[in-house]
Amino acid sequence: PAATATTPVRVNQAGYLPDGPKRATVVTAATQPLAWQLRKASGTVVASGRTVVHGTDTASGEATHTADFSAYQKAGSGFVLVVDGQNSAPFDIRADLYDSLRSDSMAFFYHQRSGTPIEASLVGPAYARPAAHIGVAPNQGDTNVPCQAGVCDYTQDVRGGWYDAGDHGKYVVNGGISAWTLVDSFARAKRAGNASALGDSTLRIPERGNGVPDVLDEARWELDFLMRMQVPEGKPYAGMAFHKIHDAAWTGIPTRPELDAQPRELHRPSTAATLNLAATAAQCARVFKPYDSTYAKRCLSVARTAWAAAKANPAIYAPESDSTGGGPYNDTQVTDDFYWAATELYAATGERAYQDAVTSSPWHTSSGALTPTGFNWADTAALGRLTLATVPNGLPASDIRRVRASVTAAADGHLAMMAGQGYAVPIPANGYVWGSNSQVTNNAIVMATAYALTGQQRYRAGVLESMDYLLGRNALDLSYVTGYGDTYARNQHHRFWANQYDASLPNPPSGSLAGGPNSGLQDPVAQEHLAGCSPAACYIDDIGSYSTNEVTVNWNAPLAWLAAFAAERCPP
Ligand code: 9MR
Repeated sequence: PAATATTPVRVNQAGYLPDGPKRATVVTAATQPLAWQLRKASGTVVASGRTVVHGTDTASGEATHTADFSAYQKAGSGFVLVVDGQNSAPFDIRADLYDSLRSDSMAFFYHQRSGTPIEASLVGPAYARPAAHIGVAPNQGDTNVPCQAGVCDYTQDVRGGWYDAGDHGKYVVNGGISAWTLVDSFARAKRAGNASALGDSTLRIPERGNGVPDVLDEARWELDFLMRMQVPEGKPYAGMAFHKIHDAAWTGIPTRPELDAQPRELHRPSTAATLNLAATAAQCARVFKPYDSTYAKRCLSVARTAWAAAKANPAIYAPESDSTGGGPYNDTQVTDDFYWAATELYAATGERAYQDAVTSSPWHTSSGALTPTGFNWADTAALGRLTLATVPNGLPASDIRRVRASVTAAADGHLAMMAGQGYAVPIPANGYVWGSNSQVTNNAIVMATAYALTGQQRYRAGVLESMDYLLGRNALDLSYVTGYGDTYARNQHHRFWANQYDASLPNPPSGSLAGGPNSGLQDPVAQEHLAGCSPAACYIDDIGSYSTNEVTVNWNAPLAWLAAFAAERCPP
């Protein structure tokens, strides 16, 4: 069924922070301001005011007003905003609003783990499943995987890691950015003095209680896999990373991972995957050092080898045509990945050669590194900028100032974009691509980084309003995060969380982010139901719509990053 809007008064349905911005979007053709009332569950009016007329919102095609009730700062639950006789969905105002999303969005990664049983004691019986892709019939396993024809004449143990999304593929380029984002989430919180919220025993994962921060344990599950994807010494393309490993043919929905009977195959190494490995392994070396110095050393050695291999093979591209049984994750622009890897190797080692690779890259000064549409698995230069802006390094002070200014300028651009829109979304009307919600989250990360650099509240407000968009203040009056809000996405495209097709299987667990509106309508369900949609409304909560409603690790990772940020109590 097509998602239908339930009320013209659109709010963050999960709620608002007492000290944060509180704005709603009202869809109305009225040309004059309208009266709004904030009411408690009892019906008592606690605040009132008048809307501001916005006019037509390009992305949704709707005529909108904005109601701003930020001045009301008292906690409570069951509030509704009433405009023109219409009630919003009910919502809370409370300081601990993002605490549960912080752990739920991080728990997504344990659910997505490959090669290990998902324990009922940690996730509950509905989400438990046996280990998969470790060579137990009928599953072909990832312990001894051959290459696609002509790619290699040996097998490799590439067990573990996370499934990338609703399918059972494991891909280095989106796995890399996801692991980086989780590790960066921890590093950011640590710089802010708030690492304990992501520390040991904060997540329901098997490693809790091992003395290592749980977010790092979770990232390590993927890092170990990424390192297993490196071509061994003595083989052709030694030091590079295989681009991906997945099934020989696409499986259907539902398919429990342990029942996947398709042969698994390694696909040709690529320069992009190799540089992703170099970047994430170098970041691992820097961030894991205080917790496991042996592991950190191993990460650094892998990163150096990968960097050298990418330099020796700078133009091996993953083709778009390689999309049977798994996604292509094609990318023919890898100079940005060179930049990102160089920044991480430089931040980890301080060595001159890596510094030169940073400063000689066109991405070091290009305005294309931080764009209105945001970064993603294919466009990674922004990650390098964020690292150089936040991690102490030996670049000249003037250069660091310039890098930081590029981050705050990009954040100001996002704020300006939001101000011009009916729903305050930090992407332009032409930015509703496959996974648009992650372009929103990644631009919000840029604003959060600007907040960390400057302490200016407007950036934090931009982050929180981006969360408002994801959690219901949008053209569909729907939260894109399972379990959060009055009406939320619950049929995301997934082979195991496939309750829509098989009642014995669960819906996605709480804290799973849908890809979001995609004006490209790149799947049959979207094509059937969404023809003619305005960009911001090109979304359907149907398990078949993989181009608008899938989940991925590279979309949930920035959600988790932001939830951890938003959950921090702002210093008074
Ligand atoms: O997230 C990817 C998006 O940027 C691409 O446009 C799209 C088409 O190539 O693929 C997306 O990634 C999918 C991958 O190819 C296969 N597993 C599911 C991923 C999310 O839909």
